[in-house]
Amino acid sequence: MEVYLDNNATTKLDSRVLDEMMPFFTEMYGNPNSLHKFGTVTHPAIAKAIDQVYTALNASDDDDIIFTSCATESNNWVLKSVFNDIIVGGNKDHIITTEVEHPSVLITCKWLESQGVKVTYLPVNDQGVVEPDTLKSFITDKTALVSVMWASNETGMIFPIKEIGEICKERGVLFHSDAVQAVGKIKVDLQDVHVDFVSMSAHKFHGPKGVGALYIKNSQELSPLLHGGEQMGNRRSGTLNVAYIVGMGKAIELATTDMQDTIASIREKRDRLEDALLEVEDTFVVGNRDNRNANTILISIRGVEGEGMLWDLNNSGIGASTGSACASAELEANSVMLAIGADNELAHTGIRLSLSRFTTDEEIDYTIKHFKKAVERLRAISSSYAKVKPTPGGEAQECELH
Ligand code: 7TS
Repeated sequence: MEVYLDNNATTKLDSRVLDEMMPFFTEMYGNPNSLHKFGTVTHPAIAKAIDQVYTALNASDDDDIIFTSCATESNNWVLKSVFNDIIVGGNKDHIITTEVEHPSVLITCKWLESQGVKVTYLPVNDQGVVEPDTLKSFITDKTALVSVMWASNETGMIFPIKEIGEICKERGVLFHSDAVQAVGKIKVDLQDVHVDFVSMSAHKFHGPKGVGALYIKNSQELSPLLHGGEQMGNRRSGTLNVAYIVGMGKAIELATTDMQDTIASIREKRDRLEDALLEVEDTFVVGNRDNRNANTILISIRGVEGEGMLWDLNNSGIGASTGSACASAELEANSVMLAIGADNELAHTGIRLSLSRFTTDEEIDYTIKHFKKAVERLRAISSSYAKVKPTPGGEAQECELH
């Protein structure tokens, strides 16, 4: 059996999305900027995709939604353009983000620091979320931007974006949120929440890889990251990737229609899996379920290195993650777990399991069985895990093996 439980890294393309995309590879392949009919025939499809994204996010007509190549681009765009537009030559020099952002925010902030920007990385509480009061104390009149993710890719924890948005509005500071792990998983209502810029990526909700978007409130100014042919109203140059844009539109529509039922079904499977895994002693799941994406479990298994666990799961046909796939080639402790306050040993034992609407009950049963087997095997050979061993003829006693 093969079980894919790494849906926070990417998801399978929904076949209904592929069906919508196909004609734009081979039949309607014209450049939308061309004036002949080969180009113009694509316009209604692009307009439909834009509508689908606006509807899914309840964006207003005054807002802009600009297609990009991915959320990494959207995040880079906001951070670098706020730097260029507001910080360079201005009297502000400060950006606030969190310790637990995706590398596309964190590494960009590190680069901005090398350009002289002061960056505050907000700590998170033991649930892995930023508390709005913490933010309040760091905003100064030098702060140009606050960038806080909507939900964590590692823990699935949902951040208090509405409260943070209110604080930013009150203090007159621009607010960006990386909503990659929120769109299609929880309600993202851009008229209910005050946020200036929102990043998203289609492949996290069963759309194609290589297409994302940036939402810009009230179509406000933000200088382009990519200059060139002036596509997308001169906000993002580059020939429109029509098939992928069409795919993103269809995928977001599918992900947000009847979302509550879909999410409830994912939650049921996730909870059953989580309950079963927590039966294994010395295991911990990060973050309470009520405030966590319904598809995500970040579980620590005392005495079991995450990489060893991945290996065993992979050998059983189960795809999981020790954290962000972008960084998982490095044998490092899970930085989000460290930020939450886990000790170094525990932070090496995190395994992320992330479900999707395609995850089945049979797959959950199979995963429970093989997860438990793997823990047993790996703990038996672990040099650090305290095992209870019976002494010959005597009572069981705890012996620490270091
Ligand atoms: N922001 C968040 C919160 C993400 O989870 C990811 C991808 C990105 C940005 C980047 O998206 P991209 O489409 O530009 O690549 N997150 C992960 C992950 O958790 N494991 O692999 C990729």
